[in-house]
Amino acid sequence: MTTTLEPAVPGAGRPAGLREAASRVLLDNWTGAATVPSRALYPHQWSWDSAFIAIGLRHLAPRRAQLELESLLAAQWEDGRIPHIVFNPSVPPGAYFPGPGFWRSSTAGRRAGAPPHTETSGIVQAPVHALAAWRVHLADPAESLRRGFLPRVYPRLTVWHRYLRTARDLGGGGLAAVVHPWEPGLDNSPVWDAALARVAPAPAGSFHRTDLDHSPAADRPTDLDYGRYVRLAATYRDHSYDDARTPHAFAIEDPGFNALLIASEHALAAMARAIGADPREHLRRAEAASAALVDRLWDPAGGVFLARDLVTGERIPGHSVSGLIPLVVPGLPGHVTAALLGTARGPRFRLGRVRLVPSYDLTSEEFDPGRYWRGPSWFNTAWLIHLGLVRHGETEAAHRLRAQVLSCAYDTDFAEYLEPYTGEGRGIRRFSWTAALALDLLVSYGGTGGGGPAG
Ligand code: 2M8
Repeated sequence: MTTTLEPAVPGAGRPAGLREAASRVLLDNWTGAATVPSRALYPHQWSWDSAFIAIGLRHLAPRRAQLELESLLAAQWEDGRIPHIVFNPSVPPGAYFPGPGFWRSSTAGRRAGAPPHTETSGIVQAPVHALAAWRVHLADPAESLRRGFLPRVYPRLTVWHRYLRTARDLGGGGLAAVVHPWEPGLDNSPVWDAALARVAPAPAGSFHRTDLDHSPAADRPTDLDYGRYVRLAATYRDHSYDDARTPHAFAIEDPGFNALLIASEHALAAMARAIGADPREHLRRAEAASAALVDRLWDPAGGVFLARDLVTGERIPGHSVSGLIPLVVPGLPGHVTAALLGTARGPRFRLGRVRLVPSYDLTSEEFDPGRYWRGPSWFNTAWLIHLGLVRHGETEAAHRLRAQVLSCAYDTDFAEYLEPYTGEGRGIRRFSWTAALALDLLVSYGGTGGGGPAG
C-alpha cells in the first residue's frame, strides 16, 4: 500500500512537459466544434465532460472553450434539458452503445422538445455547465464580450436549471432527482446497488456492449449492470422522456448532482451581474436549494451527505465521493463543512494519504480499487474537491491535492481513473477531462482557477 505524501509546496511536483502533453490530448480529441472524451471509448460529445473540458480548454483557446459549451447547448431540448450525449452523425452508428438508434431522441423525444435534426440521448448529467461557462468567460472577457458569449448562454443555462428545479423535483422537497445511474455520472457506484436491484434487467442477448472492445471488463460495470441501465433508459424512452408519466424504478436525490446545481446557480448570479440582469432570484434559489440539501441529505452521524432513494423514501447508507462534493457549495453551515473536511481526511477517503479522492468508501466491503466508480479515484471529482478545499481556506490540503493531480495525470498518460493506493492508471488513456483539469490546475494556480469568485 502506497501512502506517499505529495509535497505541500506550490508548484512542486509539477511535471515538466505537462502543459504540452495535456494540450496535445485536447487538440487530438477536438472534432471541430467539440471534444470527445476519448476517440475510442466515447466517440461523441458528453455533457459534463464538455463542461470540464471547457474549464481546461479556456487556457489554450478561449474561443474553442466557448464553442465547446455552445455546441452542447445547441442540442438542448425545448423543455430545458441538456442531453447527456450529443451524437456526432459522422461516427458510425455502431461505434458506441447505446447509440442514436437506441435513444431515438428526434422521434421519441419530440413531445419533450428534442431537436429535430440532431440525435441525442434523453437523460441528463450533472449541471456543471454554468460553473464552467463563467470560468470560460473570465479567461478572456474581451473575446466573450465580442462574441456575445454570456448573453447567448445565460438564458439557455437558466432554462436548464429551471428544468431540473421543476420537472425533476420528483420528491417535492426542492432538490433535483436523477432517474438513471448515468445521470450523476458515477455510473456503477455501490450507492445505486439497492435501487438497481429493483430493476428487471434487459435480456443479455438483446444488446451489444461496445465498451468492452476498448477497456478491460474488470475495470467496467458488469453485464448485469448494463442490463439494468438499458431497461431504465428504454422505459424512459418508451414514455417519451416524460418525467411525470414515466414509472421511475430509479429516482434518487444525489448530493453531488444537487451541489453542482447550487454552485452553478451562484455562477448564474455572477453572469447575470455581468450582463446587467438581476442576480437576486439566482441567489434566492441557491439559498433555498442549499437549505434543502442539508435538510434532506445531510447525515450528522456520518459527517457526510447521503443520497436519498425516492422510491423507498430512505437515505442510502453508502458513502461515495458524491457526498463530499457539497464542499463546493458556498455558505453551508460551518459545522457541516468542518465535519465534511474531517470525513475527507478520515479512514473512508484518506485525503492526502492515497491518490486523489477515492470514489467510494475505502473501509466498505463494496470498495473495489479497480472497477470504475466503485472505488478508483477520478480527476473530475478531485478537481471539485480541490475547489472546495480552496473555498474553505484549506490551502495546504489543496496544494497537496493539486500536486497529485498534476503528477498522476502525467505519469498515467491522462488515465480515465486511478487505483487509489498505487496510483496505477485504469480505464483508457488520453482521456480529455483528465488533461483539461490537470491543465487548469497547472495554469491557474493560486485558487483563481479552482476557486474563483462565484460558482
Ligand atoms: C461514463 O459513462 C458513460 C455513459 O454515460 C459510459 O460508461 O459509457 C462515466 O464515467 C461518465 O461520468 C462520463 O461522463 C462518460 C464519458 O466520459 O463515461
